[in-house]
Amino acid sequence: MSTADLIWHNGEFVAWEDAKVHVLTHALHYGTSVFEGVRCYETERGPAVFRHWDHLDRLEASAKLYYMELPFSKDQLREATHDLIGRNNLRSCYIRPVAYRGHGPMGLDPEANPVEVSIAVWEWAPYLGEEGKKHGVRAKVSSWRRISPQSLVPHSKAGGQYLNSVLAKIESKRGGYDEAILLDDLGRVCEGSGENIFVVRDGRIATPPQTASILDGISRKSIIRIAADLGFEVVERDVARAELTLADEVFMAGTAAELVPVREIDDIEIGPPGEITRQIQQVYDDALHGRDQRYSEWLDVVAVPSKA
Ligand code: PPE
Repeated sequence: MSTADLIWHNGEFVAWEDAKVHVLTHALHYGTSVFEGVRCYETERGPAVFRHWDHLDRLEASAKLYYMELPFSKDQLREATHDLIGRNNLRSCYIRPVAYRGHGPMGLDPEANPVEVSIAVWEWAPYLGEEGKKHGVRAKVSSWRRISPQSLVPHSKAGGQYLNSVLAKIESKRGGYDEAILLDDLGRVCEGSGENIFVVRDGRIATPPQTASILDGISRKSIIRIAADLGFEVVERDVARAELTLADEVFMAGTAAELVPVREIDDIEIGPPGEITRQIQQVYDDALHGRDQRYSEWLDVVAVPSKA
């Protein structure tokens, strides 16, 4: 990851090194934050934010689920993001808006703590590496179960909830794998530590439904549409653990990771990236970079990059 010059912090542009919070920030102690991971790609029409409105909608939804009201409108956040990309002179970048309960009373009742919002941007290579995107990654089913809707809110992209992903990620890395796959309490497949998952068998694609304990991924939605446009049948249904290793192809997708083939799960070979994965990956990459007109409405072109 590389740094940028400026960060947007509660309505103001501040230098990267000055974007600080108080040590008694509520979110630092209790995980009371919600965030987004968004990407901006260089396209022929200029830098363009992929599915910007969908990410802003999800940020607002994540906040609502934790009783937080964002002090900025989605229009304001969108404009701030465009401005930030322009002022940092970036052509492509990762975008991390975060809204959090700030410094105020300590204790578990957060309602008197202000909701603060920051947006950071930086250049970030695909999370599991270009190599991973090309040749596939090795994954392991985690001993940690994905957070349950009985205790938390899988649909919210909330900071504290990511302790679940962090445990799974550390376990998989220390075990020598690239990524973890989490099951739910009943052993059904949910998702990766930061990506949704798809299995392909006999030409049909399955992915856990939105009602499973998954994050309702925006890459996931895009891939479902692209796969359908390519003529593949995509079914949103429960997926059993054994289906992972019996699949012809498995791939994961998320904003940071993009579309990543999985070549091995639990030390069982699935194989090099398959034909269906390849086809979808190609069209998805074209959509991200504005090379496929069918998906041009997904791109929010950054109007006038300026340093003003
Ligand atoms: N599940 C989880 C748990 C998740 O964190 C992500 C995104 C997804 C699915 C895919 O969602 P979407 O990006 O809308 O397609 N994870 C973000 C944070 C990753 C990180 O390392 O930080 C991301 O990809 O930006």
